[in-house]
Amino acid sequence: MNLLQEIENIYKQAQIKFQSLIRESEIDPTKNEFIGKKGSLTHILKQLGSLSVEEKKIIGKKANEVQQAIEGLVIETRKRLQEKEIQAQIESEIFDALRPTPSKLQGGLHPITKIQMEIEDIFVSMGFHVMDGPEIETDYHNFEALNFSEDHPAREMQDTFYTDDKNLLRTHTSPIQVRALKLLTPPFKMIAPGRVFRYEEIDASHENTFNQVEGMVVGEDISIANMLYVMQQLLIKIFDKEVNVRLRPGYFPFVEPGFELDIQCFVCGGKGCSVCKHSGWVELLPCGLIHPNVLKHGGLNPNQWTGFAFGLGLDRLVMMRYGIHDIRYFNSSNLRFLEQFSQI
Ligand code: FA5
Repeated sequence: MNLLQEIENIYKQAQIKFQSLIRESEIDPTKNEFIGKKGSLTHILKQLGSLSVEEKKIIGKKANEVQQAIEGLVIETRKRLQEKEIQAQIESEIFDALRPTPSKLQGGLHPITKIQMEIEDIFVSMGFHVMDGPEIETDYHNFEALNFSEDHPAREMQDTFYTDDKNLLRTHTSPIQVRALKLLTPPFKMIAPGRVFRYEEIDASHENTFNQVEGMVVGEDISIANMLYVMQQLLIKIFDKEVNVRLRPGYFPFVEPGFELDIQCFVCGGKGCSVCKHSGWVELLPCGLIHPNVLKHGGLNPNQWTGFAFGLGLDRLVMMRYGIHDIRYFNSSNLRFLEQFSQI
C-alpha cells in the first residue's frame, strides 16, 4: 500500500473511531493514537525524510490535511459529547409535579404546623376566633400600645430587626391583641398563632425565629379563674395526660397581674436537662389580666371591659409533647427528623 493510501485509511479509521466515542475522557487517548508522538500519522510523517522532493510535497501536503482534519474531529467530538452530557443532566433533573412519588418521599406537615392546627381546633370548639397579623409590625402595635413606653427597660428583653422605615420583625404575637381590640366587638374570644423573631442567643430551648399562639378573652367580669380554666383545658387536650404545672408571678407591661405558667419538663421528667436549663420546669404559657392601658389603646372603656391574655410558646409545647431535646431541629430542614412526624 502506498503512503497516500495509508494516510487516507488513517483518516477513515479516525472518523470511525471518533464517531464511536461516548465519553469525553476517551477523546485525548484517541487523538494520541493518530496524531500523538507515537500516533499512526506521526509515524508516516517521520518517514518523509527518506522520500524524494516530489513525493515529500505530495505526501507531506496530504499528511498535513489529514492532521488538520483529525484536529477537526477532536473539536467536533468534544462538542458532541459535551452537549450530550448537558442534555442527559437536564433530562435527569426534570421535575414532573404530576409524577407520583414513592411514599417515603411524600411531604408531610411540620410538627409545629400539626400542633398549631390541633390548638386551633381546640379553641374553635370553645368559641374562639382564629386571627392573623403581620410579621413586620409597627413599633406602636408591638410595643407602644402594649404599654412599653419608648424607653421601657422591658424592650431590652425583646430586641429584634428594624426596617429603614422604623418598622420591626414582631417579637411576639401580642400586637395582634391590639389589632383584635380595634377589629372585634366585645365580648369576644380569639387566638392568633404566628411566627415571631428575636435577637437571641441560640441554645437548646431558644431560637431567633419561633412560634407563639396569642390568646385573648374580653368581656365583663373576666377573672383569673376563667383564665386558668382555659389554660387547663388546653393542656389536658394537647397532652392527653396529667401535666404538672406551676404558676408564678411574671412581669409583662401589658397585663396586670401577670403570671408565668410553667410545665414540668417532659424531656427529663423534671430531673433537669439542657431544655429546662436544669430546673425541671419549662416556661410555656405566660398570661395575665389585660392592663387597662391596653384596653384604652383598643378604644375600650376599662371600667366596663376586662379580659385575660396569654402567649403560648408553641415550639416548646411541641418539644414537650414529643420529647424533642433541641429546638434547633425545627428549622433545620433535617429530613430524618421531619419524617418521624409525617405519619403521626
Ligand atoms: C411574651 O412574648 C409575651 N408576649 C407573652 C404574653 C402574652 C404574656 C399575653 C402575657 C399575656 P415571653 O417572652 O415570655 O412572653 O415569650 C412567651 C413564650 O414564648 C415563652 O414562655 C416561651 O415558651 C416562648 N419563647 C420565648 N422566647 C423564646 C425563644 N427564643 N425561643 C423559643 N421559644 C421562646
